[in-house]
Amino acid sequence: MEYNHYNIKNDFPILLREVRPGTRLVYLDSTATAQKPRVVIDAMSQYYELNNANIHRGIHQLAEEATEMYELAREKIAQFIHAHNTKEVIFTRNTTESINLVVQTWGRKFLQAGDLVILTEMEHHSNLVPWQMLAAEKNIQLEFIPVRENGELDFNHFDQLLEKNPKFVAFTHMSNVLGTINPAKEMIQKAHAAGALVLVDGAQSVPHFSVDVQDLDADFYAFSAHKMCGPTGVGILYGKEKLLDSMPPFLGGGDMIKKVLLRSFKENDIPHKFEAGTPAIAEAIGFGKAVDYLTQIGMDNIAAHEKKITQYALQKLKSIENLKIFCPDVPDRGGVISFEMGLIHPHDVAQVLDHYGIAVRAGHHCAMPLHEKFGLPATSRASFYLYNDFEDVDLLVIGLQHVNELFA
Ligand code: 7TS
Repeated sequence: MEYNHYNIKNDFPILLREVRPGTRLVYLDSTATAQKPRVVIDAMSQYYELNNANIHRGIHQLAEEATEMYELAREKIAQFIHAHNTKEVIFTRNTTESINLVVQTWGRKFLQAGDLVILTEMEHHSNLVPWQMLAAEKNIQLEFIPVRENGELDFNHFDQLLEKNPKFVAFTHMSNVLGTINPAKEMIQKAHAAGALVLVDGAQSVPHFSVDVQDLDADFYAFSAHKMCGPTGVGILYGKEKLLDSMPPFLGGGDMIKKVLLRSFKENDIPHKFEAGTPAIAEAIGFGKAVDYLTQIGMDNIAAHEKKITQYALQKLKSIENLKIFCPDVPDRGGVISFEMGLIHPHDVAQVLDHYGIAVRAGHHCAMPLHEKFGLPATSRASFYLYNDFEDVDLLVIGLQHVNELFA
């Protein structure tokens, strides 16, 4: 299919609105959350208008329809990431909950005092804090693969850490600050060779390029719908069937059981074992629609488009006085560019840009240790997705020139 970002923009109602009179929205914050195409919004309202019922419970017509739609969404997502079967695809609330699920079930059961878990210095807080919580409780050792000056992980150091007999390795497939795409397949191979299991934080990868969990041989893979044109409130934990079977449930309640006595219960089979309580049904259905939408456009087309926009933006941003890109030469990068502008505070940068309808994020982007390492309290960040075009970049550049003029 021919990639046409002008047509794509038209699929997203919000991108057609003005944020100030005469100023169209230039949305450059998709790393935080992506906008939603009309097909996703419609699928969710149609569900509420026509099919709303609780799932896996009633035998009435609506309950059957809702259950079927929910399970169909699971099938679509399983296919999208090339999972072996749908039992390996667990609906959670988001990436954060998916990671916490692994830490609190697999980690709590299989890790013991003194065991080593390897993380990286570029992790989002959601792949740090859950491990820190368990480490403090169970006296588990945490070690970190350093980030080099060029924004890549230090693979020599990783090799050294692997010699220490780690039990688990968890890392992000793509950095939400630097855009670095980590060589997940090689890292997983090495970790497996050292006898460790691997969780990949896919919050920034699944939305932006094709991911095949079987080819990667990931043991666990976590991502969120809202960063891939789907709604908030729903995410996925992919896990290998054998591992998921070996793990205790996360939350207790309805749907995750086969049988309950007053003092005990028998847990349900996967994936239901990990889906206690009424889930985000409309959101799961919207998620399925988002996957349809992305598939129709083609993940390879999306990735290629984002590469072009990012290269264009890197080039253009270099022309701006006083602007320093945070790791401009990462060899393999996605559509995320963080930068600083001398003494101008990132919040001021974002505020001036907002005046022109340009949405960027300012702060530590939930990666405080990474900022700390490079001596930066905060950065501004522009990120790109399938609906961004060259004009968005041009408007960003003009906006940044205004920032310089204003604070000169
Ligand atoms: N991991 C990475 C790499 C992320 O970028 C994010 C969200 C998460 C995990 C957490 O995802 P959630 O859906 O559970 O919240 N990143 C960002 C960001 O960069 N700005 O806002 C959220």
